[in-house]
Amino acid sequence: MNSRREFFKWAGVAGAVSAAAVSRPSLAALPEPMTQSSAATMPPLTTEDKQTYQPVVTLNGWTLPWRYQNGVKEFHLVAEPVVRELAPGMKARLWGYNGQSPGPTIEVVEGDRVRVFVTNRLPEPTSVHWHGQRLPNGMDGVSGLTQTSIQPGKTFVYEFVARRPGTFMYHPHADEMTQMAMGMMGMWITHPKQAHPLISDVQRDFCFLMNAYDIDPGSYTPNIMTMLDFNLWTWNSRVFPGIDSLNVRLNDRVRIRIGNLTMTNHPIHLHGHEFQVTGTDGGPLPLSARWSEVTTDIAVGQMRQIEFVADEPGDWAFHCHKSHHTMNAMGHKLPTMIGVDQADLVQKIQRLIPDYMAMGQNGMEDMVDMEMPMPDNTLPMMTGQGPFGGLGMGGMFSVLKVRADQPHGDYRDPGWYPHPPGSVAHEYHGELTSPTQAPDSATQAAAVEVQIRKPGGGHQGH
Ligand SMILES: [Cu+2]
Repeated sequence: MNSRREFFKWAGVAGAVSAAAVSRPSLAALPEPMTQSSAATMPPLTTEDKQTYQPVVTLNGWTLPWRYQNGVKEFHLVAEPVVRELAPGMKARLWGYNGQSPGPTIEVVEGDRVRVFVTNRLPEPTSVHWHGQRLPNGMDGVSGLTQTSIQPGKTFVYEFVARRPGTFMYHPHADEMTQMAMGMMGMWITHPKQAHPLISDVQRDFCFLMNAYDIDPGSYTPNIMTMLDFNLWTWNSRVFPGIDSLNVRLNDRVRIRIGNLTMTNHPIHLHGHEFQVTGTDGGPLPLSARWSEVTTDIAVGQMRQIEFVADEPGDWAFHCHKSHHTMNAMGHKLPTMIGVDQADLVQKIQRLIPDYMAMGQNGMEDMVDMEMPMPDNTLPMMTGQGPFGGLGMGGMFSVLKVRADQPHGDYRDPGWYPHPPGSVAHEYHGELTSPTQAPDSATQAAAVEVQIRKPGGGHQGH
């Protein structure tokens, strides 16, 4: 393993961490903890040495730099309270690691010996469980079972060899209900050491975790007692339109690694392309176990790795298919008002409450453009502007942007897709004809009945 000092850089955009900031503390006993407060997607973390792998890009997140210490890759995670912008207009007080929830992605190579220092700056004990890893039992991070928990102010050391390549997660195994409801989690990627028959080379490799919060409108801290009725369905603690788009070059092979640490399953759906699930927490799938899908369900505590060739240019929706999960904070206890004439009612109520507006008479699409007075620190339920108007989406929704002119390795947002002339659905302006009535079932049954023949007999009309 390379023993010389490593330097890091984030290529492609401003805001890169200076190499000196990383290398300076290399003589100290502990790697200096690095923090990141921006919710922007950071470009891949690359090293000056020839990298044998395509580094991942964490959606609205970043990869934690490490240092080499006598052939061991050393990381320093700091569990601490953080403020996370869920989308412009709403911030949440969460718990996370190194300035963010989720914490930074840890990215290593199969066979690496990894040492992770974990400092607890939370007001209660914690631990870190390395979900999916092969490791010595005592490094598994289960408070009370495999270790004493990390008390506030203390630092623990975990050390093991990243034995198998794949997509993993980390999260506390101490007061999980509170700590995961508060956003404590992160991803771990182990790249294969050499060419692997079941792991493809890709040009883009994205990852994110799905999480969920219950934050009352106007407040900042999640309700940790909520078991199922969350009101913010997030990817890496972001909701649309705060989730960055996944920007790729036409014909790139794209891998997206998704983990689910919410309390329900999420059928993840991609438009315009078919993908294959190429791996789970258990590792790469045999070729014989793969088939094409446009939606794959990801259960609680699972990882799924999907892959496809991005060969259709455009702005393709990419989202959870549970329609309530592509919305932001809302009251679920509203009655269905579709078809109810509220005209009279509105006048009467407005005598008492001048600002009252009727809602839902023709469905909930009104919500897209409705400018209701809202409490501070609350997002509209359905929002986001596209090139053709309001999208009416929130929550677990993003866009895969496929462009022929996206430079290799460039993750910047190319803007909206310039559709070729004549390729957009549009209003029909020709002549309208009345629909022809299809025969109803009674007519069809009669038509069939008069044709019944019985053996030896003639027509048997009824
Ligand atoms: Cu969902």
